[in-house]
Amino acid sequence: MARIIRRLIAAAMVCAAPAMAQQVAPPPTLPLATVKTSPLLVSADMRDGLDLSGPWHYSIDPFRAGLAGFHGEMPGDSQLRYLDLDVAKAMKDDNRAMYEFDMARSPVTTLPSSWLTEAPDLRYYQGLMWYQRTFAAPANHKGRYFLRFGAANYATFVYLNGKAIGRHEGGFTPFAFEVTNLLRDGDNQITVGVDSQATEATVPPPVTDWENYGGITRPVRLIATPDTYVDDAWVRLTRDGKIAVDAHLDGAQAANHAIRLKIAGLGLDLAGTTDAKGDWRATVAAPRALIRWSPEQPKLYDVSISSGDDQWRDRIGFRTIEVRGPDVLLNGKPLFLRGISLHEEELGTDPTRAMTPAAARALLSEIKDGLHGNYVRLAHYPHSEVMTRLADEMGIIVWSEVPVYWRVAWSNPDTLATARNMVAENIIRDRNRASIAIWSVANETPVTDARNTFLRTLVSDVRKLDDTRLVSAALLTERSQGPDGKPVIAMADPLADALDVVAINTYFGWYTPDRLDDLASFSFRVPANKPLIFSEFGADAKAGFHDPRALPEKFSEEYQAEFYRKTLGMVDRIPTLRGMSPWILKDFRSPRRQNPEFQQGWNRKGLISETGQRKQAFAVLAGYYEGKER
Ligand code: GCB
Repeated sequence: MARIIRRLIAAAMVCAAPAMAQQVAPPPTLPLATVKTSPLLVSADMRDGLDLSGPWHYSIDPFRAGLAGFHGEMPGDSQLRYLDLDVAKAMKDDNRAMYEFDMARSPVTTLPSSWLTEAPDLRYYQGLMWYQRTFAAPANHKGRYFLRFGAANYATFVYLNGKAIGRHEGGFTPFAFEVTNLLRDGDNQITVGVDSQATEATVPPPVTDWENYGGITRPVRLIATPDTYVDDAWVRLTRDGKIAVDAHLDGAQAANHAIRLKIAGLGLDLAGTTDAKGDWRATVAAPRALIRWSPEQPKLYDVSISSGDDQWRDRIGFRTIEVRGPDVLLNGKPLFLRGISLHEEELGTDPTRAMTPAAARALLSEIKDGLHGNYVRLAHYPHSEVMTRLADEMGIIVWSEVPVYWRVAWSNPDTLATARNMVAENIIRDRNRASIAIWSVANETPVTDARNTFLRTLVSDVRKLDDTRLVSAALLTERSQGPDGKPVIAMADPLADALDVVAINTYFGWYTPDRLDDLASFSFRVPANKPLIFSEFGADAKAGFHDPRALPEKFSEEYQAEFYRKTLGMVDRIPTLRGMSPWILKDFRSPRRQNPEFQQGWNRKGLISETGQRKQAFAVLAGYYEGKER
């Protein structure tokens, strides 16, 4: 499997990382070539490292002058933000010198965060931002060092001590660059350019329904490993009851090397030897004592893989997830997914998409304890690993997706390469998370041949990367009239054949003029032999806005509550319904929502407001889930 992953990534790669020691002219404009190479550094968040969170200088570069000169050539020194020198001193010392930046004297922000919330004049800035800080290399450093980014949105250019070390495209998945040979004793200077500008070729494209938080939104860490280390590891329970391990060593001693898996809580100790490529694959019958992970008992085990001087660590839950006809089976037992959707945005009046453990817990607790939920749709892109780890710990099943959203450039091979890379980076990061049950490849994408080919490629990649989970996509429906004049909603999407779980988004009575009372007369034509999930339905309400009339107006809490009552009544009659993730837990920022009375730049479909105030509909869904729980 480890080999398949590397081959997949290589296929998705459209250019090689810039050579470490030479300055390489970056492409002047987006879209950027996708760069994803080894290292994978799976479970990097469990490794020791130097956290570079905290103060960084920042400087905007709306014309991308730091990336290209005025004719598209390599920029001159006067614009190279990553130069390793004291700009003010250099100009004082030599009156021929001239620099149009001075990162060390530029304003300071705190990372991780988005620049949108740093200053009022950055609120709508989409483009290139430069960040810089210095850090002290660990004393007597030995072994290997990697700069690992949890995520930076969207395209990232990284330089260390004046040298380009790599680029990455994609705003929601991790990436790392080896810097062993560039690290120096004492102070090191790191400069990062982050370009948030979406184009027709990016994933997602420019038109979405959420805030495009530009910046370094997840931690950057300098991670230390021995010369040969466990770069990739996947430990799981297979559907036939075995514990399987795939591991890959990287380094001079990777081939034919002793390696050992230990799960102390199970008394499991499995020794083996890597092959010529540094891969090790083994399976063993699951010990009798194994407690299977579930929402009711989210048991996690300390797992380690050691080889030579390295010890890879993770905390892993073991469970199986599969479908049988229209049923979803967790550990062989049918399950109803009592869920809600969630954007990666913390509670508060001015979120910046910095998902701390406390921020994640506040949101997931509303689902688990408040709504009686067991499931979350992490929309519309891979969320922070803080969130997926907490879902493991709290016992919340996860739908994880990539931002293949609405109108993507289906025929553009670069766009497909980018999407494939995102799928791979997301799955490789999170394959050890028991909570993740479903990988979704798209949301509300219009059916065309080009789109079908694109999405089928992603589905096939998912299956090659992970054969232990379910594949889905949030699809659109078609509406017609039955012979009795009543609405018939059909899922006619040819992609359904390729999916394990079919999922649909509907908004009858919100975006359509239907009376809520009429929802009871809707009927659905969906595949009879597959589980159906309502991946979305919802209505806006401004918390605290009430309309006591019999037919309350839209945006009132009463309308939203009634929308939930009537929609739940409608969907509950569908025989293959096995779960739902209504839209959405919390009001979230969206520039397309500008009703001045009710929205003010927020999508108000939350069951709680941005500050956590529960709306009436919250209790409606909680009551429905409580009934399903029994
Ligand atoms: C949808 C989209 C979601 C939007 C939501 C809405 O269908 O999938 O991203 O935010 O509707 O509020 O309209």
